[in-house]
Amino acid sequence: MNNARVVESKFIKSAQSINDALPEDMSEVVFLGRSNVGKSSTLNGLTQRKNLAKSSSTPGKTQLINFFETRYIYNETNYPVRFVDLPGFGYARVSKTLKEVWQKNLVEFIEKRVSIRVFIHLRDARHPNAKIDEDVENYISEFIRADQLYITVFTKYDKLNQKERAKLKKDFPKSIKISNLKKDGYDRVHNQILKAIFGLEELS
Ligand SMILES: Nc1nc2c(ncn2[C@@H]2O[C@H](COP(=O)(O)OP(=O)(O)OP(=O)(O)O)[C@@H](O)[C@H]2O)c(=O)[nH]1
Ligand SMILES: [Mg+2]
Repeated sequence: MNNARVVESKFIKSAQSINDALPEDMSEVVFLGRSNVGKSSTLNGLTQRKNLAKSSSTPGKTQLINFFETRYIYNETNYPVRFVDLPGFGYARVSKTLKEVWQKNLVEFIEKRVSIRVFIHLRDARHPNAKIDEDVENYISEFIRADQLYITVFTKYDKLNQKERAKLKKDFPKSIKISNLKKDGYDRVHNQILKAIFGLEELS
């Protein structure tokens, strides 16, 4: 049996807010997390496209809501989804509430967009206990619907030593760990997406 794989992903549109976003006619997977955590890199890694979403070492690169039409193939069947790359939220150094830090447009999109089926919360494996990420997890849990899945994905796993890896696994047993540098850990992310949206179980 073949692995499920992304065979196509193309940029469709950038939007400023939910008001000028695409029609809600396709299931969406959103990538959210702090600036510079690796949202755009993860989207590129999952789709095996080097520069589909613009990534940069300077935080704040992605400033709009970017939509990418993406097609999986599994067992000769097409599974279309939309990947959505979001601007990052700021660093936690200021003592503002999450909603003040995060742009109003983004909050509205995340809370109201009916077509969102999967939230992929990207967190930096080197800072697993960042308060802002705990705030985000709690915040999403307040309005998440029964037809939506929330998953935690730690990026930059390549930067951890053995001891740090073991601790992360122990502290966050359900999380997925990936490296966009090594292109590693994507299978579990694909599986979760396809299971949540299409009910596909245990892909080989
Ligand atoms: N070592 C390592 N570097 C990574 C990884 N993921 C991303 N990076 C680097 O981190 C930096 C930021 O990556 P982006 O993908 O642009 O991050 P982003 O979250 O989209 O950033 P904003 O759009 O500014 O919010 C880039 O220099 C990437 O090369 C990873 O898994 N390992
Ligand atoms: Mg980005």
